Amino acid sequence: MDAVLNFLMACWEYFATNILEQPAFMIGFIVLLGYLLERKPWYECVSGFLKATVGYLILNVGSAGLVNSFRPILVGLRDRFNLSAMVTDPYFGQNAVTAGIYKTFGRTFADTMLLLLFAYIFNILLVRFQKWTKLRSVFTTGNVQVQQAATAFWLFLFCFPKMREIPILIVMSIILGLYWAVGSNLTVGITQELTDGAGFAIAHQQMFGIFFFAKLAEMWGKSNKKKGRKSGRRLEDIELPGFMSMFNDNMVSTSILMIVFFGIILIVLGKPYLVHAKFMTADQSFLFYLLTTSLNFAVYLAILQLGVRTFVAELTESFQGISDRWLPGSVPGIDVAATLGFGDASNAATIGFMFGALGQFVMIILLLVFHSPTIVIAGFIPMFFDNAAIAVYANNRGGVVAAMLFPFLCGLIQISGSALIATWVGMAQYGGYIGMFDWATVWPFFTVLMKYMGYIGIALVIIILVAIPQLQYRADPKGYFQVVTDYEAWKASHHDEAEGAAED
Ligand code: ASC
Repeated sequence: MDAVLNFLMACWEYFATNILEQPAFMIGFIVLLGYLLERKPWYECVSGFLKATVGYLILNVGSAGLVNSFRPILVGLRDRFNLSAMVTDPYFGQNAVTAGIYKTFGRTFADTMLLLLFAYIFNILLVRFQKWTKLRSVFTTGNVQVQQAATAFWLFLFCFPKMREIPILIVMSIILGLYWAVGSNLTVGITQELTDGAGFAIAHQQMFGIFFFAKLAEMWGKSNKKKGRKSGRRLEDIELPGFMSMFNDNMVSTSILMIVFFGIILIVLGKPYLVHAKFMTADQSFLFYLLTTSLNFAVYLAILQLGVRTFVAELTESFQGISDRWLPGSVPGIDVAATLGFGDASNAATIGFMFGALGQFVMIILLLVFHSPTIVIAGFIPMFFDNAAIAVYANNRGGVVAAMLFPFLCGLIQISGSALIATWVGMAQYGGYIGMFDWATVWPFFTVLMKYMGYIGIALVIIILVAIPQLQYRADPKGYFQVVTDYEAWKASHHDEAEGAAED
């Protein structure tokens, strides 16, 4: 018996580390499987696998390029001013769990892998039994699932330090699996509209945030339209006159905005620090270092978009094979970075990033002013990916002002929510917290319910999560599955919505 279990565990670990945690291969194999199920000739299956995997790897190059170039700069602020501060960043959060979980709860990081397995299976089952659950999306972004499993593990242990291993594992798997399914399901309709039926949903760390702000933007857009205001226009509909017309070009506007943004941060850090911390050498020109760094932002964004364009078409076509046979009416949930490759998204993304940063900095200053026990250093990943994506959806549904305002609000919330929860549950002292929107809002809310209400809290969290897709379904029983299974027909019958509230 033990031998069988060990063998199964070894298989799972192989799958988890080589495929699940490498979404490029996960997506590649999904495409391969889809094409096989559609009985395509073998050479088309192979091409599909390669294009999807290569496309996703290109997306990774873009997103890792952004993260690796800009994370150290922001973290530099901590060293430069000698702050003992917690960094809001999923990888810093993961490290904090690894560093503290044994000392705090007597558990090891490896335990979180089991949670990942059960929650993942539960997510698939929830979609399989869609007739009752009304859930339409399966998580495929394993890299963020690891971070979430680790953080959730900590939060649950904090709420139920005395619960035995098996019961707590069951509770955690149900709630985390539900969060994955319900969260990504929330993004199905709005993502179909954004991408004109590309056939995917978001499986990341701000799914509730995206839905919430997209709906707010929609209301905002509708009310602007009624009043005939121009502030409801989308970025892509605005033609700037005179010299401002240079901002009409994505690459130019991104570059200029980033020169200003990183220019300020790099000047604050100062050349002596940058040399000391080995960002640049003493004989290098500060001006050209600043230019190269800032322009690299536009470079990585362009790479990221190329990656999205490469794999999305394959994924759309092949997932049909899987949904026809096994998971009808469902879509894959993928990395939020994929939304940045659509239409005129990069201007919206850049603006969202800047306003999100502004919100984060304002809240950090407030923490300093009010002598918060936990000071936060803004991490790049929450600052960029959450706010860029929220701006892309907000621009699509509510126009340009929504794309500025909502990321700003999001920035305020990300920092205050993270500081509160990480201080309370004791993660702050290990230097990091995941920091993404849902983990600064939805999960702290769950944690409060469970900590203070015990089993009733668990029941409430489950009831809330189960109810959300039911309410979504009730709001539009006819269109709910059609938006996935036949987007064109859905669009024809929901013309107003598909056009977006932002249209003039
Ligand atoms: C995350 C995380 C990353 C990035 C990436 C964005 O939350 O862990 O590596 O965002 O998924 O493309």
